[in-house]
Amino acid sequence: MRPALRLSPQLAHAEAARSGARSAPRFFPALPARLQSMRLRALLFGTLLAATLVAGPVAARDLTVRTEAGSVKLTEVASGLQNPWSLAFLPDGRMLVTERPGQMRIVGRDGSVSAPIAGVPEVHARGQGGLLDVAVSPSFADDKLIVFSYAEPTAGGARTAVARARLDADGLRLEDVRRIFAQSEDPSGNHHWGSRLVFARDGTLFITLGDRFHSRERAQALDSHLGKVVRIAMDGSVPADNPLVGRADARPEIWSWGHRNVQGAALHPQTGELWTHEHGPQGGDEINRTRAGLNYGWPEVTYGREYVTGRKIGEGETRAGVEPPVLQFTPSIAPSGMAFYTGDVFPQWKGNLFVGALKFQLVARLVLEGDRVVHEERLFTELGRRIRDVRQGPDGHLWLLDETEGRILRLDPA
Ligand SMILES: [Ca+2]
Repeated sequence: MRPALRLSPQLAHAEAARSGARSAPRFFPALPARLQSMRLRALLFGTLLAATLVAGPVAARDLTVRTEAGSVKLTEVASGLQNPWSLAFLPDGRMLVTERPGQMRIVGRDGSVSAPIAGVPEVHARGQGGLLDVAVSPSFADDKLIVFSYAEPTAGGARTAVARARLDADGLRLEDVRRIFAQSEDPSGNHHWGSRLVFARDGTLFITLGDRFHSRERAQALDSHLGKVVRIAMDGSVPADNPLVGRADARPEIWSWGHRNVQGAALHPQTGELWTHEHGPQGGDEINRTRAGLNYGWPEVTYGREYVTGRKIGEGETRAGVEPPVLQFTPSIAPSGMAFYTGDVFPQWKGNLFVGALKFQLVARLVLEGDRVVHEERLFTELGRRIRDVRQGPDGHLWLLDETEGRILRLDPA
């Protein structure tokens, strides 16, 4: 294997700015976050900053925006979170939320934020790493099982790992914590961990795994977990029908390969297929139907270009045997979080795919016809905040994680 490339400070900065952990808003950098937020809204609504301050923070925390489906209100349900990364609904409507520095909390239906849940393993909270995704088992009502992903510290560096645990929601404890997956390599560097978790309809678990940035050529190596989507059972075993099972040269957990950094994944509500999106480098963010045994190209086939130099990467934008994306974004929006909308609260949005964006600070609403995207609307650019996660709640509302300000937002018809 070639030695891993070291990331220059300039490149590291470019990458961190795109998809990383920055929590400060870009606007008015001399002001504290809350004042920045108020000032932005003051500008948006054509009111004075002083008037907003007098009006008090509560009213100013909500925002009504126009969309093609009419006016929509963004309601702040909870705040005070530190780099929130993932939101998962419990059957009773409460939410599990992860904070990248290493805390998991429960947020009540009234927005109350709990103390940290005990029992979360130590995480490597550096760069884009830390405590990442969380998902609730389809059989949670019976077994109280959850799964979560994190950057696991190792002697040599860190790697993406996934654990399962039983949640004592009232005791705020994780019990019987068992690691069920760890990436095959633990390269240095703090970028591109993946790692969304999605349960397939058969109860197996999809895990998306980044290329760890310095090791991108390993995304094409079938003896490596870098740059892959894998599929395992809840006990960590390999399902017998995984596509590479029985091949001596391949890791049997692999479902698909040639991925760069997948931070959004969801099951298509009709077909049950896994859809994902991934960060391109400079250009070439992708949305993919992520099917068994297929190569998604990175870093040999991509629409993206190198940071700083702008040089082409790999051999081109398409190649026989490489699955093309459903949609690619150039320039990159830096996608994170993804949900198909199936609720009744916004009937015009039924069947649409929603994708959060960090760098472009928006939510992309994608209208699908079969596997094709036939229309895109860019929502909530007025908000100007990094959207880390997009989820549909059991109440049929869409919910957002505002990473910049550490808030949970609910979308309501206005
Ligand atoms: Ca691709």
